[in-house]
Amino acid sequence: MPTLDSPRSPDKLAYHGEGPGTVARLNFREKLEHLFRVARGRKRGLVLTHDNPDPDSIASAVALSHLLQVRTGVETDVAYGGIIGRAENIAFVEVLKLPVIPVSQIVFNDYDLVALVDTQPSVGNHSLPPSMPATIVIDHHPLRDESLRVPYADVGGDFGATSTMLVEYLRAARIEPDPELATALFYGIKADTRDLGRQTTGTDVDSYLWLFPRVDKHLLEQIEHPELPGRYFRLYHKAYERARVYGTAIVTDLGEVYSPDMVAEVAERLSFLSGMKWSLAYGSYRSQLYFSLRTKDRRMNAGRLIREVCLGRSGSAGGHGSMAGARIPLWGTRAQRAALKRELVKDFLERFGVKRERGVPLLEYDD
Ligand SMILES: [Mn+2]
Repeated sequence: MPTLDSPRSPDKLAYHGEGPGTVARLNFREKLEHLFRVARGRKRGLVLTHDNPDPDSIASAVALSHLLQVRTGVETDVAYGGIIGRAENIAFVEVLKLPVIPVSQIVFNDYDLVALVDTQPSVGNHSLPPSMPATIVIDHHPLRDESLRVPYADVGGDFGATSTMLVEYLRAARIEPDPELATALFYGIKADTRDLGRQTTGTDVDSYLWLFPRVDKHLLEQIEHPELPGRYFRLYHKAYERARVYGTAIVTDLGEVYSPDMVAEVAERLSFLSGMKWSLAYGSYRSQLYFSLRTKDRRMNAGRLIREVCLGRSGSAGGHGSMAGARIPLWGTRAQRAALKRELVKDFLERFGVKRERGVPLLEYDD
């Protein structure tokens, strides 16, 4: 799930040396000094991605773990909550042999340093227990105020991917990544910025070019064009069959999905239908209802809209201008669940400004 949205601008916040704050305004050399000061002397570190992690989150976590081990000597593991479900993401971890473990296999009390990457403590899309404070947060999404209480927070700034930030850390620390790590970071930037076409900054391009000669192109090819399981095609079949077009919005109900990140993939895919301003997909996984939203209307903010719809329903939500996601706990009888879905979709359609009764099945839609 994409993460957060906050109107707070990081450059309004200064870092005054010691103690919590955000280091976002410092250069990466200075950031390293603070980071090492916080990390040194710890016994064991854990770097945690957001749940159902995407390549940007995984690559950043592996890179941070490497940086901490090499430069501070703190032994560090990388863990993720949820599942790695999309075929590209499974291939990403397998082909690059990335050392990541499910959070169910770790004991949090074994660690005296915990880092969150590509998410923040208050976002609600990660598996860090509330009783366990984060020591380090590195994230390219807009700053949430709670992150200012973390001993080391590098949040916000002008980056299309958290992987870009980690490339800057490695360069400042003069660490030469091996081809696997370089390929991971490269793919992390590529995926988050959709080939440098979406929410991309000069620093992303610079990191991408720095990584390019270090990437193993053969490994990259295996990640980007993986074999797909039969259930992938069945899911798409259902997605197209159930999709309805409401004026400039397309909405589909995926029912039960085999992986929550497929909801985002389908929302993205359907957003390419010509004439659409909005694309919404939803599906359930382990008694949670996942929503993913895309908009092509630059005046709209998908992150804000999805939060308005979902936060009052004890869910968590995040995202930015053009893409956002949310999850809401599902409970009650079959009928109650169906009613909740209908109510949510009605709420979304109203906010899209389209007429609910004008829905046309995608398979009958002729533009
Ligand atoms: Mn990211």
